[in-house]
Amino acid sequence: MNYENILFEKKEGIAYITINRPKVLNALNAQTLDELRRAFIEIKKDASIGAVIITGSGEKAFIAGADISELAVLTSTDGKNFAHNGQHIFTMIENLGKPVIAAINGFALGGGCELAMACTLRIASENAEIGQPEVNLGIIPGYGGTQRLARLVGIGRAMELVLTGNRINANEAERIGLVNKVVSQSELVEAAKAMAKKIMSKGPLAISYGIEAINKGMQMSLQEGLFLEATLFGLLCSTEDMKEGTKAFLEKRKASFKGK
Ligand code: CO8
Repeated sequence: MNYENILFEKKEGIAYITINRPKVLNALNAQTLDELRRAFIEIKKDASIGAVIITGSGEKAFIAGADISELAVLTSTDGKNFAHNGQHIFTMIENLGKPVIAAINGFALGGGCELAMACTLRIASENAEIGQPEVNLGIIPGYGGTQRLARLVGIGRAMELVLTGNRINANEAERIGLVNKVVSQSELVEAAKAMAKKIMSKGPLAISYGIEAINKGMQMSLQEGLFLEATLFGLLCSTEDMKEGTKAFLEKRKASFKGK
């Protein structure tokens, strides 16, 4: 498939997506979002891909937000449609059924922070600056920021970030749980790859159901979430991977999972 604004390659079972518009700090325009949508549909269907790493081109930015030149001319109906479209793509990333790791290599602002939050895990380089600066433009986040930020870091911190538009550095983002880990920029992709490989060495169905239980459970009451967990747990008990995983432990050997 042809892409102009993203780079897409597959190595050792990992799909690497790089947003490639460095002249505008990898800002997300409509075409880039559409390319992301197509790439993630391709990844979902490709059983040989076990994880995804998404990053930005260059050393300055992961994604500096939605492309403000496109935003500036939106009508109210266009704005609603744009927001819905982006939300739909980010929700597809969130529910891909495979881990998606954001390797945040610099500015992750507005839509960039929102995309990172839709990923399963986030690793930031030391130079990363993260925030939701939309209020500076007279708008609010529209790609899920008001919702995912509050769920990830709590309502108080989400209010502060969304209402002040402040950017926080990588260490502060780690402290409040917005990113999982901070590493140097030169180590970033390797750290994301190591995390992806570790997850890929586990039972793929367990990984997929674990993501589903946590993501769906966050939208439910505790009792409903516990019911979902028990149901998915029960389903996993019927898999070959569960038989293999428990047998391998008892036989003191490494399990060989097949995703069945
Ligand atoms: N959109 C378009 N162009 C951008 C963007 C952007 N988000 N960010 C940077 N650029 C461009 C600049 O205009 C500049 O272009 P040029 O060289 O032609 O002047 C180039 O990238 C380099 O940027 P700077 O010269 O500004 O670089 P600095 O290092 O001085 O500053 C910053 C870097 C701090 C990141 C600064 O560029 C900045 O503040 N950018 C805007 C950040 C922002 O406000 N992001 C949020 C956008 S709104 C959003 O994401 C809403 C998402 C939901 C939308 C839902 C419906 C559509």
